[in-house]
Amino acid sequence: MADSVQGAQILVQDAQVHAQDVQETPVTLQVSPELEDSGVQLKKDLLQVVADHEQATMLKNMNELLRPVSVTGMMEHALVHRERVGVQDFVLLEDFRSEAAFIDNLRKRFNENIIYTYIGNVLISVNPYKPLPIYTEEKTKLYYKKAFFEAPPHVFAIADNAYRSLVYEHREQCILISGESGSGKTEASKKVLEYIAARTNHLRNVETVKDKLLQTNPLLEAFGNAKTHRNDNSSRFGKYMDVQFNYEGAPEGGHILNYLLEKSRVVSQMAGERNFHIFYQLLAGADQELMKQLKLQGRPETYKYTTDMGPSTNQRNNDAEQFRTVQEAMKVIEIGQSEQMEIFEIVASILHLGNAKFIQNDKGNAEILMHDANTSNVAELLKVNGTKLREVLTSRTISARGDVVCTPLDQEQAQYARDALAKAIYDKHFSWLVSRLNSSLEPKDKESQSSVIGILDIYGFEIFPKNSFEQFCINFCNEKLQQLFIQLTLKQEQEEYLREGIEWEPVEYFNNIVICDLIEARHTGIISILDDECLRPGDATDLSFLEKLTQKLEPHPHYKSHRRSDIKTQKTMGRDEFCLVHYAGEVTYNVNTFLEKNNDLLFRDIQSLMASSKNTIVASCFKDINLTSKKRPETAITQFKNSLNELIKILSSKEPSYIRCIKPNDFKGPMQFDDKLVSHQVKYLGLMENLRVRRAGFAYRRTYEAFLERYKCLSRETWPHHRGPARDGVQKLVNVLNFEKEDYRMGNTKIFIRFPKTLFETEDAYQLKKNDIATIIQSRWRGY
Ligand code: AD9
Ligand code: MG
Repeated sequence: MADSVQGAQILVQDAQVHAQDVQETPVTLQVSPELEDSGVQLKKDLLQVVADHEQATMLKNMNELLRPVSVTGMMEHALVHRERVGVQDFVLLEDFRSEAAFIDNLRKRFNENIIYTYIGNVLISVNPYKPLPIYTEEKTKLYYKKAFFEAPPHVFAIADNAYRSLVYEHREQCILISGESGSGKTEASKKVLEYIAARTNHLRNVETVKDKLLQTNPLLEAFGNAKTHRNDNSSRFGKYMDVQFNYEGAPEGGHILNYLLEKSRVVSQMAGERNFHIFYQLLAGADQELMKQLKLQGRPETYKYTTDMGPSTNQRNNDAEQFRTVQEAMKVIEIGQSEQMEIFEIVASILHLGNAKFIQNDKGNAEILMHDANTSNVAELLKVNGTKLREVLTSRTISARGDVVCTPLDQEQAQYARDALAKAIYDKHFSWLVSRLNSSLEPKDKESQSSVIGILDIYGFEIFPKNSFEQFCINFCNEKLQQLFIQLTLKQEQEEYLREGIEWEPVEYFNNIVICDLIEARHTGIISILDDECLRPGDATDLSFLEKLTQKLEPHPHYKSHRRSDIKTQKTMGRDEFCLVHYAGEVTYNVNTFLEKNNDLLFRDIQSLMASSKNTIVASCFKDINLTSKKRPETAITQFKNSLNELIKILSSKEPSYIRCIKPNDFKGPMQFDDKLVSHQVKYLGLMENLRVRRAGFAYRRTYEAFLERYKCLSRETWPHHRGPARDGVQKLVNVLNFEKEDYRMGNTKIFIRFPKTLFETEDAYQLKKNDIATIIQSRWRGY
């Protein structure tokens, strides 16, 4: 052991100390007089260095930042280091109001492969688009039981912090991950889950539960993700997952809530994009026997719903491999052979349904030939009557005042009915799958009182060249989450000040509640106007909806109509568009199909036929729909609004952590940092505002114990030991360091520092002193 620490050096890097092994020790010995007689403590420090040695060697290999420097050069190194890799917490930026400085800091770090940075306790993550060695087992262990500042910013630090607060302080947690498509939300959420799984390795009987929790990902991704222009593995649904823990901190179950699957993708995709992965995976990965049972022929191009991408061989191999992963995952989740078969029958039936062709008879009505193989296959796979199926796809029965009238559909209507059925089956089946996962994830011991960490991976704000109903829903969701963010971060700040007995200093910020109200207020909000229009009998159209919007909302500062005499707006808006000034920027929506998508109608005949299916999953998906009720089912947006409000309620009851993800470029490629693109995201994630709020009060805070432990060497009165309460020790330190009265506050358990400059000066003094200590350690060691 002695050998291994010879010449041990202490290298200061940001707010961490790493011991590093150097073989040769040409060190100038310079021992400060006040440290001469602190032999006892130094021995302890030395032992600590020895204990840390293993970790240090690992760090040396792993940490690309660590560069050997001479002891005398360490101070300089620390400064150069800060200049090169930026600050690890944005609150330490001198120029915290400047977006340019903010982006500069992000870019510096990104170029050094450092993708994580904090704003206080919010983690900013920039997608590296390449594998980095930062999720290894050793790295994972580095974060066990560590306070935020003790290790570099990392998603593991967020996960560990949440886990510790849950287990030791019994506060329920949620981790909210946001960012635009392709920014790394889903990857981050997986890392959180993997960290929690690794962190609980020592606990007994948790392997099965952890396996199941982890395996929900490949399954949900197969059915809910797709290749888009922005992301090859884009989640097309929102997901909130609770991981449930027992009193010991062992994971014992989970529960998933899913939001708004993009079901329109089932029937059509933009050029260059794909349908949900599972269709291709099944076609590429199913063995001959399964293909035969499902009546499928190998290639996606054969099917109308999957024609768009002729996949490369590479892609096909990958799809085939993923199919095996899906089958494995199903096994772990305990989805048995017959259930698996039913699921694949549903997927295959949708492919066949897409190929159903209608011919026009001499009366101009749609017809399907008796022997049409596509509909026969659908009927066989879904186990419904084939003739009936052809009937419900080409006609519609309406009961009016007791009479049942059968109206034939024209070709366009029939195609609409066919696509509506495909979307409904897929969408309902996806929700069924989520509830199936939930029953498998349910804790074995139903009586036990579990506490949870929730993880939210939900679509980020979307501004496309053309924005429709889906973007309206997604952006509404983002407004709600931003509102929650404002409430919770400010509340958290305020509560901390209160807890610590420090006077709260009010902060100015933009409260987006005004936009939430514009969208969801009862009777007067956009949702209410849309629903009214959907329910209005007669001649309601997308345009009449737009007209109502404009009539009722025109003067609102966050609503802009195409009629508004704002020249700039008129230029960019069509007659079928309206614009909302969201917190993240202006978005123009096209009202085309708003009514249809919101009504989300499926003809009753089709529903009742599906409810009669002998495929138990299909039957259960459709049988809950009350076919006899006179009451209209809730519209799509109202259902979404209600489930969002439920979600907000759940999240509000928990302590939040935030991960804000940023996409560095539009090419899905590594080492490219597009300032403009990043700046846009910094704006709409509200990061500058977040930083301003954080900096408005006291930028930096630490518990007295942690502060004293780190800086005690800066005063004779506290080095090597301070006897008595840590608060008194810190007060002594602060006096010695000549902190200005306005620059800090002493709370009940923490010191609060207003400006980063104060902290930097303290840190620099510490580094100087640490040099001395390092030399002492070395000289003493030789003496023993
Ligand atoms: V979407 O809104 O679902 O379309 P996400 O979820 O934000 O989107 P995702 O996590 O899927 O994005 O990340 C996109 C791709 O970026 C991944 O498939 C990886 O190839 C890549 N990525 C993301 N995060 C990391 C990372 N931490 N390390 C390496 C990453 N690659
Ligand atoms: Mg995703």
